Amino acid sequence: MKNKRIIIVAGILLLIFVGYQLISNKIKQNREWLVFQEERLQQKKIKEMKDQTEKIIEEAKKSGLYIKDHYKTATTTIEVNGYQIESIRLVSNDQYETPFSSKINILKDGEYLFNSEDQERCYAFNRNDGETSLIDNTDSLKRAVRDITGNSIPELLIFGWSGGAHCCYQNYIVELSNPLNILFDLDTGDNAISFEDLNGDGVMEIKTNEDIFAYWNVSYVGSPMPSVILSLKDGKYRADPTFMKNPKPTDTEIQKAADEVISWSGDGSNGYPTVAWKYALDLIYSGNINSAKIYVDLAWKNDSPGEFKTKEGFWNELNEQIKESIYYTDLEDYFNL
Ligand SMILES: [Ca+2]
Ligand SMILES: [Ca+2]
Repeated sequence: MKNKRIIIVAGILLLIFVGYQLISNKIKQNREWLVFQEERLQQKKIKEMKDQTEKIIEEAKKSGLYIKDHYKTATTTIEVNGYQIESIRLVSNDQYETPFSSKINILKDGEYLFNSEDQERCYAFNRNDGETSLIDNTDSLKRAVRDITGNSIPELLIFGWSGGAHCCYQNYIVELSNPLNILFDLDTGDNAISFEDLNGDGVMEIKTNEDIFAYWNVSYVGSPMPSVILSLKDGKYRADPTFMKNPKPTDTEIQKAADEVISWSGDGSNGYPTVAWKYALDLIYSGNINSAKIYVDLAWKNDSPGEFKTKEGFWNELNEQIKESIYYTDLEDYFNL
């Protein structure tokens, strides 16, 4: 009787053991099968992607647009005044992505007469001009051709932007005359340019801002960027004091500005993000050096001179810095520092 019970228990245990083995083997097989299926699926996806890429490259090669695996050039040309204006963009195979770099050239009878610098993004006319296609640049190029000088000869306006949070705009204005005449070719740093006919004579003036005081003894946000205006003189755009000059402020106005200064250093303690010398620079760029000197005398803080150390140190450094301006030769006499 006892032996019989032992045999039954052993039998049950054996059944449980065999059952467990069978189930666990089945689970293992299922797992392996799933992994296998997943790998197969992944390989299939990779193959599909590879095939697709190969197809795009083949097509690009056939059309002569192939550069390297993932990019191709998109060229648009328009004809104005006997010139061919050509926009060349390096775009990804997905035409809706941002262009990686671009260039604008002017040709006559196949000969290159003008090439813009390679820019990360080089825009004809305006980088916010609502382009719908990065491949066909016709509309944008057409908008870039305007007569801004009022002499019935159109100009090509090009704005090159290097990309990034700050810096740099390389601007060109090319008169499509015979021969070509470059009216403007300047790196205006962080500042874009805009057009306005300020004196109503039918010739556009250019409005922009000084860039050399960016990061000068202060962070970028606190950097003053005084207004600069350029006008067309002898076939070139130059900074023009006639348009930049403003009436001098009253003594009360200068005193009020000086009273608001808490610190002279650019550490942010002076009503961040404005620095104390912003007002002085605005006065210098509006042709009021004497008012600027009065202001600095009134507002100077001996207890917070920053890196300038002394008031004389401030003026010396300012004198050196302003010479870096791309407009300095046009404005040296006007600044009268
Ligand atoms: Ca013109
Ligand atoms: Ca004008």
